[in-house]
Amino acid sequence: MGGFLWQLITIPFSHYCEKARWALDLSAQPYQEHGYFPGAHLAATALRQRGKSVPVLMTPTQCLTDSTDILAFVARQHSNRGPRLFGNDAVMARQVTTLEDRLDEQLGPATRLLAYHYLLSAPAQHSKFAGPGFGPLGRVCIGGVMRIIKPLIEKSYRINASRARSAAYDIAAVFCDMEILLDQNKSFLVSGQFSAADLTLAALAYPVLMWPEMIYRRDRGVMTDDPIDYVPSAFADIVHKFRATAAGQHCRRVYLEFRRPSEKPE
Ligand SMILES: N[C@@H](CCC(=O)N[C@@H](CS)C(=O)NCC(=O)O)C(=O)O
Repeated sequence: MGGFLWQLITIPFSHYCEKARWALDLSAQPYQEHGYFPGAHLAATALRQRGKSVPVLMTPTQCLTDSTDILAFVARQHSNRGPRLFGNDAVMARQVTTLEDRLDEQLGPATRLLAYHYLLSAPAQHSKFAGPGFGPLGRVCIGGVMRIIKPLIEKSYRINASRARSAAYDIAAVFCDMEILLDQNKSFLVSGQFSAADLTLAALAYPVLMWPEMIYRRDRGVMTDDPIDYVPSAFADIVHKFRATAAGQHCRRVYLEFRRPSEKPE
């Protein structure tokens, strides 16, 4: 049991998976990531009765199938390593969890829908920043895979132009609310210190911000070019607008200051 390495099952470019991976990296907990193409991830989750969605974290004692549960578990296991994701007391912990839940429910689905709406029609461009999360074979195949599963993704997330427009409004509304909190709380969302709320905001906003530092690369490097140069121009305009907001700038800042990649066993 002592030798069991924690296993994280992901779709590498998923923003909920990035949220879990970021918390694990901050904790310096050794783990191994198993990244699947969308659809193929079901072989690792549904077939093992672990639900449908990723991330899934398997430890010697727990199998966790939700990013929020993963953050809480990692914070409990490593309370004295890295930033205190849920703060120092019960009041702050409650504020952080309330915000985390809101971002999970309102921001994550909206950023995914908006990004997919524009990027599914451009699989070659999509593979430029989805590809680096995979190994060499995955990088070669991801464009073709996305082309094939596009109708399934569109159906399962009910992606269309009118829902994409609503998603953009929803994201803007969440960003506005977060900016009020950033003003009130000394540049962080809760109590003037980095917490799971800031981490969740930045990870779940990444599909519509795409700062180079946010693109997950399996080799843990940072993209030297700007992903915005690869996306369809209508989406690039949207990304530019979100990047220019105070919330967008905050997300970049927390990536630069708090997104420390860990040594990862292959
Ligand atoms: N509430 C879940 C949401 C996770 C989620 O929506 N994951 C997506 C990837 S972004 C997924 O696995 N989609 C594929 C599916 O549901 O089959 C969490 O926070 O972990």
